[in-house]
Amino acid sequence: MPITPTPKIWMNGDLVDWADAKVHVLTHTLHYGMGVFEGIRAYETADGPAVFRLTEHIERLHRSARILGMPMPYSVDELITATKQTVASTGLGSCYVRPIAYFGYGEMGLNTIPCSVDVSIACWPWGAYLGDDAVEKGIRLKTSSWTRHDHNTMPPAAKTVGNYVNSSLAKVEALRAGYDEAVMLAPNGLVAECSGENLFVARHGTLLTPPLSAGALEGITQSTVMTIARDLGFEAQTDNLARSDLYIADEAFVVGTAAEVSSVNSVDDREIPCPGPMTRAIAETYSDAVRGRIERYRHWCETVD
Ligand code: PPE
Repeated sequence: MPITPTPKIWMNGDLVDWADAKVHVLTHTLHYGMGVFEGIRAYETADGPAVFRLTEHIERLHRSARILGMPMPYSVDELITATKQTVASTGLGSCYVRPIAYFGYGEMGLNTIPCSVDVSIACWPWGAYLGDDAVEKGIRLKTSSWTRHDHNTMPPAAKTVGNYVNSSLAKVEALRAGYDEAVMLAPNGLVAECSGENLFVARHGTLLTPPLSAGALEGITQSTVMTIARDLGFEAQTDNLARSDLYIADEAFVVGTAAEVSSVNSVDDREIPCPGPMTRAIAETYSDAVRGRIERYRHWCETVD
């Protein structure tokens, strides 16, 4: 999706002009993929722009860095302040926010110990990730021929730059085959997640989503949806899913910061009722929650001023 520039990008402590937010071609992470990033959304609320679950996202960024053994030069609090400053500088009510920490210019070779760590935060307007009608119409999933990383290959719990080679291979394969998104299976054959979302199915009135141990990212939307689902009176739990569990789901949907809550209408051409009643209720509640319209979830909306 094309990027629409905004005025400023935060780089290592300063807000610089969008056009000046550049890195050298010998930036370490560009060559070796050892970087960590986040995807966050800010939404317009009655109290002005608010970043949804900002603290949790920045904490996960720090956890991802710990997994890579990357020393983070800014604390969680500093990055929260920096993110709010960057969002405010755009003048936008809602936007997508992309913090990234990467090994910088000055060292080459696989040893990251001597490398400097640079951090930047960019924001831009980003619309519906899986199409405007992804709740009502639903998306078509295809099981990928690409296997998700196992924990001893590329740690799936860390949101690392390099992990997304696997995701992009799967996404492009699915799109070229005429589907909207790829289902990734772990090396043991169980369902992990999609290329950029966690996956939920409903069976016999219970919502199930694969756990971190199955190779899924510990999704913040996943956790939000579990809370919303239980508050709506639905049962929701993490559990292992086999590919066939997807085929016989009563409902299925994918969740992520970018994708929000999007219904699934088929997996490998097996149709799934869409949108199911649980999916619709959760999508509507999520949409209100991120915009600060539900009192009990208002603490998730971290205002920018
Ligand atoms: N799994 C993967 C592999 C993933 O990339 C995401 C987010 C999720 C699960 C859901 O995580 P969370 O956002 O915390 O609920 N994917 C981000 C990147 C998308 C992109 O194209 O870039 C996102 O949704 O922002």
